[in-house]
Amino acid sequence: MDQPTRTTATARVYSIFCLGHSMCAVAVRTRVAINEFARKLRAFPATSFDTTEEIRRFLAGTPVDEASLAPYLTWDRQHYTRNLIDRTDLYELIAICWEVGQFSSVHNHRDQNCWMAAPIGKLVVENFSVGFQDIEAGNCRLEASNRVELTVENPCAVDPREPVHRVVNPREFNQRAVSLHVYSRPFDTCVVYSPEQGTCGEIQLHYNTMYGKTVPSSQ
Ligand code: 2CO
Ligand code: FE2
Repeated sequence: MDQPTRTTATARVYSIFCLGHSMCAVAVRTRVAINEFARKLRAFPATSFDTTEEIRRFLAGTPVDEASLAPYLTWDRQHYTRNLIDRTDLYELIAICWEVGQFSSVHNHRDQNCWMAAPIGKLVVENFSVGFQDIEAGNCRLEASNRVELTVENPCAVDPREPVHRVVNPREFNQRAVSLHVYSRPFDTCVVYSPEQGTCGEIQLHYNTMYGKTVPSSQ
């Protein structure tokens, strides 16, 4: 009998599908190095980034190996870090590092598509519906809608019809987390919202590292 291919436990993602009382199937997905993930992402035509399902399925079927992310992991007690892995005219691929308890502001993505997975730890995406916004005047009315858990097996695409959200690494999870983000097309500003105060405004986004090297202005 053929020997099964040897891989470490952490190099695999297990999904268990229960088909009935006595039938359970286990699908094993071997994790891929981030370079391989980036190479495969580059092979998609521009049209694949126009809608959300194809790239979401790619993220679900291509879980990234934790160890391969090491060059892109930086940590800051004050704020999550944004670490550029790859960038084309079409998209940017970023690793975001979340200390325990860190969270983003409520924000949009400038009408760009976004896909996220969490190859390390897990996160919560909280979506908001916008009742009203006047970005020039800085006023808005937002309501919390649904929450989604983000893991390596459960990547998500931001819904273009409800694109305002925040990402949280809840204190009770008690572990650091790293998420991978694909934004198409790249954007370097976004609108942040305060649902409590009904205010909003534009901010600039920065990378802490680019291609594994510290960005001096981010320190
Ligand atoms: N969009 C935020 C950023 O790029 C991270 S929260 O998840 O989308 O900084
Ligand atoms: Fe976001």
